[in-house]
Amino acid sequence: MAVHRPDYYRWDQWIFLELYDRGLAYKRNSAVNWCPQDQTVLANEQVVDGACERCGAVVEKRDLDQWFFKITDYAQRLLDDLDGLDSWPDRVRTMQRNWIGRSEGCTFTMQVAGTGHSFDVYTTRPDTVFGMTFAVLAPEHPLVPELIAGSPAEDETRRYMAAAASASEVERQAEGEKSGVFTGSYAVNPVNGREVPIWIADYVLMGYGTGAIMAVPGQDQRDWDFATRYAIDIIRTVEPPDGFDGEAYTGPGPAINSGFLDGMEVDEAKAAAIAWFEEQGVGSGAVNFRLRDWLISRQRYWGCPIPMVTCPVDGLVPVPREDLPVIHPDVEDYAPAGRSPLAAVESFVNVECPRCGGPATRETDTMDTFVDSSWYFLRYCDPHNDEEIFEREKVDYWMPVDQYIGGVEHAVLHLLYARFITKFLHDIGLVSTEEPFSALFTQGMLVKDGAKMSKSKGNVVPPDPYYERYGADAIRLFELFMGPPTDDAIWSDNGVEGTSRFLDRVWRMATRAVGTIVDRLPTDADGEVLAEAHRALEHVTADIDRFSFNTAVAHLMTFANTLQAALRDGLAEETFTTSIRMMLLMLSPMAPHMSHELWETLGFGSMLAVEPWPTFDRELVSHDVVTMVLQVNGKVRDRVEVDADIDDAAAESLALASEKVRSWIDGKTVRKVISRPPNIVNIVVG
Ligand code: ANZ
Repeated sequence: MAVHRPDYYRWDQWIFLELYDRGLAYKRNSAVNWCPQDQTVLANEQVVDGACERCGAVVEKRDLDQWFFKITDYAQRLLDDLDGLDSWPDRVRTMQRNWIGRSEGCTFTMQVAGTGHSFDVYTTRPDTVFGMTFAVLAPEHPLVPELIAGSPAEDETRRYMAAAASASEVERQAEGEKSGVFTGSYAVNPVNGREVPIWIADYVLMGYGTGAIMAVPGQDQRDWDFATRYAIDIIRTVEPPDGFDGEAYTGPGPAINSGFLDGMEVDEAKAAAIAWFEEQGVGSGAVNFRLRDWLISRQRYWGCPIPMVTCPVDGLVPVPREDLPVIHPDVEDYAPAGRSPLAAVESFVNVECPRCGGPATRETDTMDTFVDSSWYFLRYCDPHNDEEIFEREKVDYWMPVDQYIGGVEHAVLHLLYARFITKFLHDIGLVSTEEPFSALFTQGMLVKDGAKMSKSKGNVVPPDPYYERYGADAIRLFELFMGPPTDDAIWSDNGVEGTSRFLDRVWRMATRAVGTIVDRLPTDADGEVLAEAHRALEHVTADIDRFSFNTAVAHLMTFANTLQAALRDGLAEETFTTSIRMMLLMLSPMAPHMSHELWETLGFGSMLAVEPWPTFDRELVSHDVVTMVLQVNGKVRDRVEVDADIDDAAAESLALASEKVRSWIDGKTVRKVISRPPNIVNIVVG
């Protein structure tokens, strides 16, 4: 299906306006992540270890007016509903949980001594409040200018604030030495009236909690580092175990030096402290999320224009629905320029205000492309609808997606945004489901020379020489065989040889270039070969269903061995034909070219692709099943059900394919495999 830009623009913009009408799309000035390479802002999710997720450039901070979607309104639901996604990998659910980052604690107010000022702090450890020996404000905290005005520290503080503003969050929160400046003011600890110095330090971020903290060096390592650097008192408020000689102690234990909390365990003391704050009217229990609103403005030419107009009289005015889509004009120069290239196109920028008809200007930023990808699957259910985004009956018929496949790198990007937009569209009555993807499969990445294969790293292996030398089937089969597709796989240049040899073997057998085929009635030995064919089919069917392609290939290889051995002794024509037929059917999704070619030349039919998948004969496959133990260096790591007559090679490949076993051997060298089928396989690694 061709994607018509105006079509998806129209509905992207429509969703934007639906969000805007409900206060869920808004524009604000804030310190945002700036990619100097692409000359555009990025959402927090697009910053990985301080660098741009797309191009790897180190991200800077800039103060800009930008558009956000209020995904934080959905934080709790996005978190809660992860529990129901039990066909998603745990890893992805954990990544989303951590990204949403719910934390329970409390907020309380502190007075600035001798002034009318006060500020709120957020803490997850209210039980440690008696151990507060200083307080810290983020450099961007709105109280800072007032506190330092006229103080001897004013100049130094301003320099410090400027430096903090250009540092990234990652730099600011890095372990190690912390820096700060003393404001000259003191805050009053509400529990004991003690006055503690107020510092400004960049390890406290304005975007989290209240942008201000009570610092408890006895229990928090960051505060400890800071206190030791600036010779600030340290008071322990949780008794560390005997012999503890570390720095901040974050473990369990009874409260000490803590007035009415003394003797209580951490949880009890937390509750008691919160109750006290509430009684005194200075604070209350609070929940915080790490999740930030989704910054959707981009300064790129390519992208869907944000359908808003700014009027000197009416302020921000949405483009009327009937005027959608807003399409960007063709431009000569769409190179990144620090602002949207559309801003230079006067005919685009200057418009009439949709409300008062006076002169107004268009928004020239475009939307993050993740906006499109967070609802396209809904539109696929009704792609030609000109009247509305999609018909409810149609989306309800198809949605949710039964099986979604994608890379784990989207865990907190696409997969989070798509969940949010689906929930929003559910809330405004457009779709019944609240979750877009029932089951998720995340494939691993190919790794070469220690780095993930990618265009930007320049370490991609071009497949062309392999097509020339081994053919597309061999390389495809090798990729399936490399390991469980959920795991990263290390590329090896000569791995294709193995699967190529396997295909050659199948070719030689199928074309009768090897073995003896006799014109006789099937014997017991023939019956056994047939049973093996059905057993292979049973395994391959189950393996394909659960995306275990590497074991599917292993079972085909085992069956090829059986067939080859039987052909050496002579096989009845009928058994041979049935076996090859089944082999080709099983091989067809994995090595389609060769199997189609053989299918046709052997006269089985003209199109293998339209043949139904075969069903195995339960009677034939019935066999004794035993439990085989898989060990790594003599320790039991997994157990698998196997046929009682499994051979060495099959036992070994099953052992090497076990996910549990792999987690013990990955990155190590396999020195020896001791195979004692059907009871035990022991893998020796060093
Ligand atoms: C005092 C304290 C004592 C803290 C202690 C921790 C341990 P999570 O769990 O991530 O929510 N904090 C609060 N706001 C902050 C900000 N804007 N920038 C940097 N740090 C901030 O972390 C909450 C804890 O991180 C809070 O609890 C606060 O330090 C700090 F033994 O308060 B705590």
